Amino acid sequence: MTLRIALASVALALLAFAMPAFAEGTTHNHSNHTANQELVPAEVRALDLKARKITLKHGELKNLGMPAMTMTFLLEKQLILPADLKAGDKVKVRVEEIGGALAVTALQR
Ligand SMILES: [Cu+2]
Repeated sequence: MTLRIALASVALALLAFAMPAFAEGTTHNHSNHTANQELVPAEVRALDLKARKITLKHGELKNLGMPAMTMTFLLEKQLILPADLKAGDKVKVRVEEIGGALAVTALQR
C-alpha cells in the first residue's frame, strides 16, 4: 500500500517534469524549423568596407557550432549594410560558410 502511494508520487513527479520538458521541446523544434533565418546578437567592433570585412563580437552561432567570441567575417557580396553602420553598433547577424569562408549573410540593427 505504502509502496503503491510512493510509486504514484514518483509517477506524478515525473509527469510534472515531463510536461514543461515537452513544452520546451516543442518550442525548440520550432526554432530548428526556422534556423535558416535565425539572427544572432552581435556588436560591431570594426568595419572595413573596402575589404568587405567586419569584426564582430558575436553570440553563439549554432548553425556553425561556434561559441560566442570576437572575430572577423567577410561581408557577403549581396549584403546591403545600413549606410551609417559603425563600430559600437549593436546588431543581429546571420553568418554562413560560403566557399570555405565565413560570411555575414544578413545584418539588422
Ligand atoms: Cu566566431
